[in-house]
Amino acid sequence: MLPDADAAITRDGKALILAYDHGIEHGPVDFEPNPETADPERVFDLATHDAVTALAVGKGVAEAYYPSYADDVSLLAKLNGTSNLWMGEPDSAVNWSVEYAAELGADAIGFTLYGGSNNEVEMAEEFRDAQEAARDHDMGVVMWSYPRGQGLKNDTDPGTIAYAARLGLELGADIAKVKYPGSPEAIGEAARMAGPTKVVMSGGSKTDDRAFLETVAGAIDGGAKGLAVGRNVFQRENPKEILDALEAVIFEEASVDEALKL
Ligand code: FBP
Repeated sequence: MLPDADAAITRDGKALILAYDHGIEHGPVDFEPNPETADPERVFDLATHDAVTALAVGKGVAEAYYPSYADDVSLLAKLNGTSNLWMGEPDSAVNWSVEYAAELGADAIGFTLYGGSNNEVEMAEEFRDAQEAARDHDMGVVMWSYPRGQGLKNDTDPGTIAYAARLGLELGADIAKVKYPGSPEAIGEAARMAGPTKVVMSGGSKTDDRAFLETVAGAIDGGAKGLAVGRNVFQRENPKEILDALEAVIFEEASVDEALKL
């Protein structure tokens, strides 16, 4: 990692990344709870909220919508992604180049690494190329560090998540996005393993407001530097409300009770 390489996608050293690559990774089913979110413009509008430090999208969505939002949204170019229709060992196709992402105005790149997959070696080599090209363009690097594959029994085990976070540091990510390992202590250990690489918690499937905010607040207390979230924001009936609350908890040291009153 490079100090300050992620400055364009953080606020006071912390990140709230709005992830919207679900149309690739999960497909239309993720838009069903809030059907209007199938329209990327709705989510770009959400990304203009002060709480959001970057919006992660795939190439086609960035091409079509980012030019209208370039002044108000920091673009995190999610370079690789594979549909849920893929039934093989975990892998992710590199769908756009760092050069093209830079041309579109991206501030950072995002890249999934499935450590433990039979495709880990190839994915790590692809990450190397993307990470070094990102440095040439002064772009931050975010790794979706998701160990999974035939040999892995539990992808949220604290030891596995600490290893995932460490891979972020070892391979040169500025931010490592990891699944929540179940406790503030466990994500704290992951953050310790990642050293200067910031660890952010992945949002996961939608839960209720209090449960979600308490998990996020605990993760921040434990040592996480923020959140990268999709469904827990855009699947809500009122996504702006949860962004207000997340802003208070992540950037303003508010308690969950205070945040819920906003
Ligand atoms: P959520 O907050 O909705 O979990 O999104 C985070 C994310 O990493 C997305 O960027 C991605 O589309 C999705 O989760 C992938 O989830 P999984 O690989 O576990 O199905």
